[in-house]
Amino acid sequence: MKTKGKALSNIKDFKLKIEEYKEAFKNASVKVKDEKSLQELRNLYLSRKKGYLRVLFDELKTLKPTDRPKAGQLINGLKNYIQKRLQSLEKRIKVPKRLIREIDLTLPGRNRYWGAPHPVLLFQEEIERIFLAMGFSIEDGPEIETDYYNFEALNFPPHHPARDDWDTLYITDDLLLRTHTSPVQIRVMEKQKPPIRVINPGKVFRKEAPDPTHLPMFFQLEGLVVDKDITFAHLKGTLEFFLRTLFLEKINIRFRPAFFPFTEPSAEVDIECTVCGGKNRECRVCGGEGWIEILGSGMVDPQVLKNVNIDPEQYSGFAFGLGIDRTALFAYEIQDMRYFYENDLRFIRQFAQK
Ligand code: 2NL
Repeated sequence: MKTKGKALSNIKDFKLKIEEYKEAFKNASVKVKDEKSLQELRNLYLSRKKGYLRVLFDELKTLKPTDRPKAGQLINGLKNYIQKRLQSLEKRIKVPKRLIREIDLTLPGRNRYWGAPHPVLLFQEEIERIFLAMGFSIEDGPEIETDYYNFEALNFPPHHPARDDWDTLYITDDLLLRTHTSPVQIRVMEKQKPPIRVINPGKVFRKEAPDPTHLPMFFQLEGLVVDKDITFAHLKGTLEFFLRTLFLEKINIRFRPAFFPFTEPSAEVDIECTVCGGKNRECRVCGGEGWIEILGSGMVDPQVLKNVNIDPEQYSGFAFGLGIDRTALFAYEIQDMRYFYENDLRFIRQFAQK
């Protein structure tokens, strides 16, 4: 009579119950903060004697025998879920004993090695600020160029001896590491009609053996102005203003005739030696010359304008180029250009503004 009178549980209610247990476990597991509360939660659900899962397994008896396998599966599903969750909580909470032993809080802290802005980049930015203030914009382009952009568009005929001074590393017969940033200016003129006022800083490559004043990779900055009625006076005024601003003093400047395939007429620009002022015959910076060559410049050759479909009858322009590294040597009075690329932080840090 006793067992007959007892109503059997229904599988649907049992399923709901399992869901409730799962929810309750989830809520409780969020609050676990340490090993003690983790152990308490584990006991509450998994303890062999009085854990909730034990109770649920015991309740299987109250179900119809045909419902029992399904209900058993549900409990096992919950059990797996709880075990997995407890395991991941444990991983998060437990500090490995080994680690505790390895941390010696009495040791002095380790020195952190901070980097510093590279002097060549700092100097490049100084130059950029001067030209930005004059209304120039900055353009960049590829470091791997085609023969056309690096040479032909700039009026270097194929196999012409003028190419010897700009020898470089070839990737294929037609692809090479650019020897100047002028290809960027060619690309600008192809895209943009005058008025043009741009500067192009960037890495360039030449076939050079490294020595105190030469590197096979260096930073160049070129500038280009194209508009109606641009004359040599604009070139002179712009470059004088630039050099006087950069060297922060009333330095003397001279223009000497020169030759570049892409400008006509061309001029090299010197400043009076910042170290000896021309008074020391054995000066290490100017070699006793009294003058330091800083810039190459000239009026853009009409053929170069034609190459980019700008009519030289209507427009004229001037261009210039300088080695950023080389000029930084004089500005910072550094003896050897190779210091820039030795990655010695003691050297690099000297130029950081504090
Ligand atoms: C130097 C000389 C120079 C230019 C670069 C240039 C660019 C175009 C057309 C004409 Cl697209 N000229 N650039 C002109 C004269 C000199 O650089 O000594 N660089 C380190």
